[in-house]
Amino acid sequence: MRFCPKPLSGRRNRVLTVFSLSLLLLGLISLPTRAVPKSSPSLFVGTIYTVNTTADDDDGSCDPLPSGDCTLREAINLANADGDSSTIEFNIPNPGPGCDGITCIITIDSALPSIWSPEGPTIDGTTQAANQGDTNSYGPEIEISGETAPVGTVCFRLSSPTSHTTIKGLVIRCTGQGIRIWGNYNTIIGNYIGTDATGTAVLGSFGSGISLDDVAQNNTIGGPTEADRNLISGNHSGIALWGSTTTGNIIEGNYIGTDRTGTQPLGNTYHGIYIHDGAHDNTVGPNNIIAYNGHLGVLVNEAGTTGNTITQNSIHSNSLGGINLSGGGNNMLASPSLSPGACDAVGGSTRIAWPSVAVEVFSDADGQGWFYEEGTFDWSPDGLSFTFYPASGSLHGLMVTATITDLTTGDTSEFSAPVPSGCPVTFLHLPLILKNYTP
Ligand SMILES: [Ca+2]
Ligand SMILES: [Ca+2]
Repeated sequence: MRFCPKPLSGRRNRVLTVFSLSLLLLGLISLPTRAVPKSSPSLFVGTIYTVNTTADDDDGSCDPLPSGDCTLREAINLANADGDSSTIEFNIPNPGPGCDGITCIITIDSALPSIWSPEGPTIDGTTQAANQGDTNSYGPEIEISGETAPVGTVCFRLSSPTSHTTIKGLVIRCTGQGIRIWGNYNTIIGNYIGTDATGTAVLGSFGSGISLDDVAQNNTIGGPTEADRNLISGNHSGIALWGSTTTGNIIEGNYIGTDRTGTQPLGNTYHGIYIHDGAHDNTVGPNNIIAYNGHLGVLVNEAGTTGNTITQNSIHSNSLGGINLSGGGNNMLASPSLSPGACDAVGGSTRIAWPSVAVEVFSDADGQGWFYEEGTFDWSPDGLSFTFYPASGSLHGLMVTATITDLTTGDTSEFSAPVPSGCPVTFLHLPLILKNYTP
């Protein structure tokens, strides 16, 4: 999440101004000739570099066509060096070299330059559609392909501790990680990572779609709007978080393991989200669809990998289960127990007393959490038993599961053992409209 210093309030500004003028009139201070400090980098409009070719060379200069050119590699190098918050836009003639009238493919021969600028650039693939038209109605217009680079090549590397880099609106396919982050305050939105430009076929990457390596803090993957959603499918794991200093990252509103519609299988071969090796206090949710992955939906593994909250997602149809805690992950928080439901209510118990615990109830065909049920809870006086009433009046699936989150630690449990909902009809026979999603 990008941190923006809060501007001074208007009242405080006026007070300061009056105070400063008074001092000036009294001759008690002399203002320096350049009195405006660089209080916030975001107040300054950085350079805009406009990529205008699919070529991947670096002549050190970004120039307009036709006398020169501006490659993505050049733009990143210049943005690293210019010291301000730049923007990298795209305006590549389409059709043209590397562009088939639908998308433009920037084929990279090696990893793009590591982005280390203290105030990183915004790399905005959606500007291609603004400049050349929305030529790919199924997804982004700019594809970054490392498919012919050496096996294991990473597309983007974000390494600045203060970067505020944004990567937006690109198709990203490399045989290594799509995006590898060991920096802070970066935002990854609106990309297809691991798929083709239609979001229906995959490359088959050996790396994670996004890897949040040790020291990755306060990065945001996705967001609350459709435009923020990343499609992360066909990678090894969709997103991997690891290392004891990887914390405060938010993963929200993404499709992980599906096609672009969120309904068809396009799984990552390993886990949807793999949190391990001490990564702690990260948040998965709300509104991710994590489905059809080859192993688990979410694995939280190894000692110290705690405080990872998993909330209000649709997690289903993953081959080996929805959420798994192992090796001390999330303190191995015990799942709640549910009693068979009556369609309009389901009861259960936890080992942590309310109000120090949050329970989430899900409907599914089996033991994961396809459909997040909204509703209300009645708690027993000791806070250890509850009855849940779905807001819609009836549960949506044949089976019901639940998770708990320990509000003291942030740990979320696995899904509980499923119980029958008591409902005669399952949503799986009906068109499924998930909260915030229209398939
Ligand atoms: Ca150039
Ligand atoms: Ca488009």
